[in-house]
Amino acid sequence: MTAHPKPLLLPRLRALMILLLALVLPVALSGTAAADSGKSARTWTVQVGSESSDQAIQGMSFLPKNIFINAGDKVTWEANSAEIHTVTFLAAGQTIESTQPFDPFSPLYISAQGGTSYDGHSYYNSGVMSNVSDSGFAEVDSYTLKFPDAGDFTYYCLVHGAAQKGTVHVRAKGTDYPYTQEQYNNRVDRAERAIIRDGYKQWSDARDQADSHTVIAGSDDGVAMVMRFIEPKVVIHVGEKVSFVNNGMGEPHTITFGDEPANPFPPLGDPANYTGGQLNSGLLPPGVTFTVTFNKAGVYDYICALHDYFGMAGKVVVKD
Ligand SMILES: [Cu+2]
Repeated sequence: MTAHPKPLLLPRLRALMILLLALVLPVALSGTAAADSGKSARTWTVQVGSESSDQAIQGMSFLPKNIFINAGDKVTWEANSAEIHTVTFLAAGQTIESTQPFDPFSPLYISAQGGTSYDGHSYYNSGVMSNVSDSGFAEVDSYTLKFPDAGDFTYYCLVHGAAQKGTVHVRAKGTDYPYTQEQYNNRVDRAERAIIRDGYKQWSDARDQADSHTVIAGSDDGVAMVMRFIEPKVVIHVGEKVSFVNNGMGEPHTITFGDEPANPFPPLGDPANYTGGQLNSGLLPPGVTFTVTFNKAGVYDYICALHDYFGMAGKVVVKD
């Protein structure tokens, strides 16, 4: 304690505090108001895809699937998985069915289309989105569109078609927002965990169907995809067959031995008599089986040419 108190200091301090509060309070109050009523334009975030830490399980979702924004706001889609996706608003009158299957050689599919402000009826496309840089495409990791006009706008992933869609609900400027970004994010976290659980369950079911002559070549159920060969290594004898079964309902894969062809979509080689070198199933659609007869001893590595960059690869050991 000081021996010579200055009685004037306290009132001065109080005055200063009141002045400071007077300056700070309106800022704090307007900040709170903005969080609830959306008078000023803002940018919202939607996740594109989701994955387990080992990338084996991939989600087919935009999260959140529905987002409520106001006219003048922007949405930024962020790539959140190794598996490729697109964010695509179809032109008026165009159906998602008419865009399928995904064309990996067309700029309409793999390159950005449209401007940065959504007009409500033209074709807009993000290009190929992925969170890795070796998918074989020129990946984009984020895509932003401004929404100047009110309306409900549904968009799709051109890779996964009707199974993967989302909607941007744009309401009049100044409308109260039903959810904050943080509330969306909490829901997104829960949804992601459910997707990963779904994928691991499929993986476990696939193990029950696999044996030394049956490989499950991926699985999907419209929610999650298992991007692995199950089991990745089989051991057989010369003259025996291995069947590769695409167990999914939406996602194609390939069974590709030897050097990967520049275009992995057409079949290549004779699966009835494989003795090494190039052999490709071509695009193996869901529900289809590719059977290979191995007529020479050896160790044969193979990949899914679409998903090898995040671990979809296997090995057939053929013994005498
Ligand atoms: Cu695959």
